[in-house]
Amino acid sequence: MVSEPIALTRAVSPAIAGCELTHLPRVAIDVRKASAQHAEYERVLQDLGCKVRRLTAGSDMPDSVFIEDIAVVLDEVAILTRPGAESRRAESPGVAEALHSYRPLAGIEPPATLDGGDVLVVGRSVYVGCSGRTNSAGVHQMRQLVAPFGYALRPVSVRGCLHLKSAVTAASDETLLINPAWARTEEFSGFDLIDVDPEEAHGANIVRVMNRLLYSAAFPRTRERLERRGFEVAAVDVSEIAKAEGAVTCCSLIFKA
Ligand code: CIR
Repeated sequence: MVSEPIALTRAVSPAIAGCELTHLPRVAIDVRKASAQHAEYERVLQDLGCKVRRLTAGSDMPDSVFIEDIAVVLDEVAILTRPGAESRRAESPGVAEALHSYRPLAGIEPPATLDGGDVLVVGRSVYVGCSGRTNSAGVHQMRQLVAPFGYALRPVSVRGCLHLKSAVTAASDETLLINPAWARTEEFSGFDLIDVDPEEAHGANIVRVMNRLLYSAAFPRTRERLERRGFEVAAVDVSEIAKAEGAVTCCSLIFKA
């Protein structure tokens, strides 16, 4: 029997109001509401078959809830990133400690920077977004780290958004959900592509747990496109967390136990 995947999450920091923001204006964030939405997100992950393990967070890590940026977990190795925003580097030790029991650890070293939100793994391809957070040394180091395990690294340019996975994520091994204004569709030839609805620019981010999907309730039109293509989608309200410029994949690291 295959054991349930682990979803590693991290609590919303009491200091989330001081989060990093790049493309969004700063607006008030209700910490209690953000925490309640996060708990519901975790409940849905459990419903989809994950074993959820939540790490605690301190007031020295405003962006703690966006744990995806801190590591890339493959079947063979967990790669600790070196986040492009210096304020986020305090998040790494706790994540390293948690991952240590599941995988051998490797790490991105200075002067490289790389955010997990820029890494999209589909099959044996590792797409890495060249963004404001991930530099060319980060792409190079990632390539060196994954090549021994037989992964091909494909750098991808992103524009107008924070991370590669703001622009494109996988709904299945064959199908990608994409905002063509933020990532070039030509870079993903061979896949079936579903474009976001033009009025839902932030809708290209979806969490996949085996063949089931978790998606933000803020994008009903794009959700309809997914459902028309046969995907089963569980929607969660993450409106408060979105004010900190995070989406659904950012809030977990999901991997085989
Ligand atoms: C940041 O700017 O680092 C956070 N406020 C949001 C990070 C979102 N993470 C992601 O898209 N993977």
